[in-house]
Amino acid sequence: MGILEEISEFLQKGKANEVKALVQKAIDEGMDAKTILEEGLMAGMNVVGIKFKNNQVYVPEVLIAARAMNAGIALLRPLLVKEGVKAKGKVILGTVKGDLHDIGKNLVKMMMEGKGLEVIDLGTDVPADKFIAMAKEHNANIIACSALLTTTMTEMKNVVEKAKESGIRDKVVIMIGGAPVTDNYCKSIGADIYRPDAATAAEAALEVCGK
Ligand code: B1M
Repeated sequence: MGILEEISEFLQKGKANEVKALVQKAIDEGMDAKTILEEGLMAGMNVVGIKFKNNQVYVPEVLIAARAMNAGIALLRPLLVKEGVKAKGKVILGTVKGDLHDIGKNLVKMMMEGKGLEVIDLGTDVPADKFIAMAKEHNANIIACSALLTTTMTEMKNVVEKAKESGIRDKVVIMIGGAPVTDNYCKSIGADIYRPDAATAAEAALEVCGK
């Protein structure tokens, strides 16, 4: 079994210490951080997701796997985030109201920071009003919303509406993403950009801030 497969296997079992040790070993062997993330950690979390869906594992197992994933990500973080010299733009980022999933959001944050953007992370369960207030306060270029539940993605529409109401709609780009979100949904609520993954979200954000 290769090291990436081992990382995936231990992540699925929720073995944070083993995941940490293997991620460190992979780094020491010179393996690319992005490969470790995508083909080790994320591959393992995908399997957990399928099992969760099929009721083969339950919330506690998923939480333990998520903890193992975060342990691995913590080691990769400095490698994925280049040392930001001067921020190229400001992003207000959060997981929308009612939604506690933050692994994808944290990846988006890392990737954006890796592009030299300043990311103000509002955490999870963030109401539309808070996104708007913070965007105003920080004069942000982008509001970036993540949602993992079909029941919470509707809060993204509120973000668009509140941005209009508060008069900042033409000053801020609204970017959305997360597993249930699609480009069609993005268009239907009048948001500006949908991206399917953290890497392309960061690229799009950089492009916005470069303009
Ligand atoms: Co949750 N959960 N969960 N869960 N959970 C899902 C999302 C689900 C698909 C599982 C399933 O049924 N197959 C399902 C949603 C169904 C739906 O609505 N369609 C689900 C459910 C139902 C629930 C609960 C309701 C379960 C319950 O209690 N009955 C509950 C809700 C709690 C709440 O939020 N209020 C719940 C709870 C949890 C845990 C707490 C146990 C845990 C979260 C831990 C945490 O985040 N700290 C958890 C987890 C881990 C998952 C799965 C297994 C994995 C999610 C994840 O982290 N993936 C997930 C199944 C799955 O997706 N395979 C599932 C890895 C992560 C890297 O991917 O977040 O998609 P993701 O991010 C991607 C892209 O989406 C994108 O970039 C990332 C990759 O590069 N992206 C963006 C994300 N945000 C972006 C923003 C952008 C651009 C791209 O621009 C701004």
